[in-house]
Amino acid sequence: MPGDNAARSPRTVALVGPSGSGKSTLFEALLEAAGSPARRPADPRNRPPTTEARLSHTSYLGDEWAILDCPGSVEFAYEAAAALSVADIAIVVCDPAPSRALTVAPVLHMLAEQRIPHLVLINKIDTLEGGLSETLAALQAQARMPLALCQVPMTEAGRITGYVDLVSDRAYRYRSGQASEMMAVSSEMQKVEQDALDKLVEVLADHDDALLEKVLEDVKPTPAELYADLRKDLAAGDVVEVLLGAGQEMHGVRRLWKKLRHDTPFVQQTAARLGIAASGPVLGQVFRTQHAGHAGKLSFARIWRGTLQDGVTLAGSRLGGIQRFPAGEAAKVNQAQAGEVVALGRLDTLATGATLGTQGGETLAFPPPPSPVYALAIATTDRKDDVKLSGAMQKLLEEDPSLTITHTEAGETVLHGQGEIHLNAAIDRLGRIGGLKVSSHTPQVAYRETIRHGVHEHGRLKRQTGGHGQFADVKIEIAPRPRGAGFEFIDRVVGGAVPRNFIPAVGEAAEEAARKGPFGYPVVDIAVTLHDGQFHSVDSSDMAFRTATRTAMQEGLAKADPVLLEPIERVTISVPNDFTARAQRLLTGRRGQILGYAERVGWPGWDDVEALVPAAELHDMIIELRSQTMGLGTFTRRFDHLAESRGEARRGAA
Ligand SMILES: Nc1nc2c(ncn2[C@@H]2O[C@H](COP(=O)(O)OP(=O)(O)OP(=O)(O)O)[C@@H](O)[C@H]2O)c(=O)[nH]1
Ligand SMILES: [Mg+2]
Repeated sequence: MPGDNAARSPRTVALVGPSGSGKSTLFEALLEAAGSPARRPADPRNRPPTTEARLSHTSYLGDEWAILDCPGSVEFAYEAAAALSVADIAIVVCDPAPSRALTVAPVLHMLAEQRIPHLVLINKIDTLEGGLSETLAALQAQARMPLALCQVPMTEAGRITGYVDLVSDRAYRYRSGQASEMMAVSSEMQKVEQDALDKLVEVLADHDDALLEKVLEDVKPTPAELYADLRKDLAAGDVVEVLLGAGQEMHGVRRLWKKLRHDTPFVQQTAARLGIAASGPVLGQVFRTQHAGHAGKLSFARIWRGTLQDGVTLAGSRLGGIQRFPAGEAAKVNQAQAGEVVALGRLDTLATGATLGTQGGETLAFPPPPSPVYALAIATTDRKDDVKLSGAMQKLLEEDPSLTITHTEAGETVLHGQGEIHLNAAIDRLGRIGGLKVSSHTPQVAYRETIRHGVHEHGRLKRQTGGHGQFADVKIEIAPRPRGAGFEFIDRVVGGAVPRNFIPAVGEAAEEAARKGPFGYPVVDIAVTLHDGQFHSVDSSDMAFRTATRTAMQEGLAKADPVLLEPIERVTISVPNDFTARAQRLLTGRRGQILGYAERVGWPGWDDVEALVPAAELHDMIIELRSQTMGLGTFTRRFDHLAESRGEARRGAA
């Protein structure tokens, strides 16, 4: 039973929600209210966006807590997903403006999908204009689960002055920077309160037959019954409770703490939700990795079961130090018990997502990284640093699995990720890890070329250098093949015009010459037929036949009506349906051919728009898409086919 002393294990709460909704401010407010204030930025009103999940430990009324302040930016959404995978509860912090409700959709969707217990905090309540009903309706439109408002705001002369807590039937007046003051519910608030309470009971009764019976019989449920219901629904993810607050003013922060204390599942319940057996050897999971300079590698992990002792061997690495972060500052400990979130030192063989166990055998699931939407080619400014760069890249990928690296045929190293800010932060970090200067540029598009007409070409090498000369003569035909058919070499030589032993050299040289056509790109879908030639019994060699073939290819390709082929990708853009028309316009503006659109599966109110778009147009598409869709639009892409380019792409080929 969670009430047992032994079972009151440390719990973890993650603060999530759209960027700028006040999570970091609330994080600090929660710590302050718990009596362990963390360091604050010099100017809290001008705080930079969070880009890495921030961890702090604290205790509140005798219970131990780890709080994770997650980034709100879509570009760092994977950090939040990773933190959520180890949380007992999530607080979705959102803005009171109804127009911002759409931005809460992705996180609400993920929480509902993964059945992570969560509640919504309508934050910055000090900025609320008018009533709350519009905000609630707008939020409900984005939520798959019913929302249950548990507090109603009190206003005086159009300003929010406090709230009425529905279940406890108490009113509180906000006092800036302090605990709210309890007061009687005024007579004019009583009607508002009763209506809101009826609505709350109605929502709860949908998931509780006993409660429904009482409602039908007009029996008033007791506060204890309602609390029990809210707690059950939270754990099951059936109903999402909505609270009010303003982190910056300390409004509603203590009320939130009490809610967390009473209703947050303990590690045993969370482990059960994740399918982890209750008994067995120590088990944990790494959800974040950090390479902290001289401190070495830190693996942030949640302990799901048992007690982890410093110095044990995990996956072949000897654990070198356990740290907690009371009030945000690192402190060494010797062990970590079930429920704790700690940073583990020197686990060189373990990456983000890894299951921690002394015996192995169990593997815990971890969120898959999102597909990349933006890429930059990177290079060291000093070639000598290339070895260091690859070492640093390995560490970077370990820290952030939402980054990937590819090497292109053009010799570029390309970093793929979630957007401009994400990649620039990664490139910065790369420089810091490796102590080197890294530059970046737009990656090249993988253009191809082909020919539209067949040609006959004659290549001849005749050179007399001193005594012994060089001689080779080839007659080839270069002909187009169907798209996707590739390169083919055909030998049609009769009567030994070119002796057998030289023919492979001709084939190889033809294929080699096709790697760089008249526009500078690989030539695809051609057939090269060798049908005649001449040789000299002394002066001919493989080398001579190669040279003659190369000459014939270069001259022949240029005459064969060459054409640039550009890669066309199949793109699916996902947007709230308010933005569907805009997404279509954006695609056609980028030479896209719209294939159609349909409702996004499992995402009520969202559409998927499908189109064929030239790869050259995709490099910065995410930037425009986000700027036109409140940051919500995303897309996936995959290579579809090569198409003859009509001028526009030729600029890129110059
Ligand atoms: N009026 C008001 N402003 C607030 C409140 N809480 C935060 N803010 C302001 O909102 C802005 C963003 O606050 P943050 O705490 O950085 O928001 P965040 O959710 O952590 O942002 P990201 O890390 O970028 O996702 C800051 O300018 C804060 O001063 C509040 O309760 N009331
Ligand atoms: Mg923040």
